[in-house]
Amino acid sequence: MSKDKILITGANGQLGRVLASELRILHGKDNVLSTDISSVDILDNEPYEFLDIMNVTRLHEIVEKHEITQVYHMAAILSASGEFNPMKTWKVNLDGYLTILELAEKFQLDKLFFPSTIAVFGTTTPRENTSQHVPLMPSTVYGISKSSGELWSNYYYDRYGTDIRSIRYPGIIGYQSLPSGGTTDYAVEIYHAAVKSEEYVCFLAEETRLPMMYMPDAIRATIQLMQADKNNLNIRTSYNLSAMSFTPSEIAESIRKIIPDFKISYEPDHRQDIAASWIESIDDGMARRDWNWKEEYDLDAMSVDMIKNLRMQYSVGS
Ligand code: AKB
Repeated sequence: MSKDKILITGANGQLGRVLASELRILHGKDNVLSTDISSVDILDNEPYEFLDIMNVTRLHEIVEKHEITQVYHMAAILSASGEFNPMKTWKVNLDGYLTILELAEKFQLDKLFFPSTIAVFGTTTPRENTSQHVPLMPSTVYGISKSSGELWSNYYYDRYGTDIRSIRYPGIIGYQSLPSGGTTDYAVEIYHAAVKSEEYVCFLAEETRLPMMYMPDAIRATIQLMQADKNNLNIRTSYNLSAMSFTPSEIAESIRKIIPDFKISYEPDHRQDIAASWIESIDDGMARRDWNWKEEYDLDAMSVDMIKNLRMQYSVGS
């Protein structure tokens, strides 16, 4: 069995929940500790501790008590909700990450995973096929905190040799968990509405193109990067990662291939401005070269799998 003892922060979030299950399969149930600020353990009978990421003392206690060797630091406030309280978002996202970095150095952790995002890009970034090294001038506090986090990761790697690995996630779509507070959340909500035979009112405009990825690809990428040979990794800020890019009208079209009556209307809100400041597609050649990244799902393959699984969840026939 694995010698790694893994701590996941923000484990009740959209990615954290699915990641925790996958890591338990790989490393053994008792070697993966989920922590989150929500006091309910939503993963029954699995190791869980309540943790507010701002509580440094408690974080240190947990790492010592469980003899943690790796951290997946998933706790963060996302793009849209972050704008309602910028200072809190900065504290949770950046100060919280600095605490993890200090801890990684103090306890000489083997590896650390830091999730970054397409929100690091801004209006000064080329919007199509965006390459790895481009100007970053994010418009949200979430984006600012993540681009700063990327630089701190690189600094810790250069200065202390801390083995931090990171991905700039596009919008993630999965049936296992719901996102909350993000600008790309529409791409999950739309499938739930379609399967429940409801009309979906989209908060982004119909031609807003954003990079997206299906959950199994996102989890596979994360684990693949964490397992990659250290000597092959040339990016210590955060890797560009891509799978597909689509607009709300294109995802609706893909859903209609399976649910022909599906209806969508558009009422763009404040999240439209955030989406408009992001990029449309990504060049992830470095990830493909350094650790053999390749996605498995395109839009239609994702729609088939999402709808099949959500129909089972809602006990709805085809
Ligand atoms: C968000 O919409 O804020 C996130 C992200 C792209 O990082 N899903």
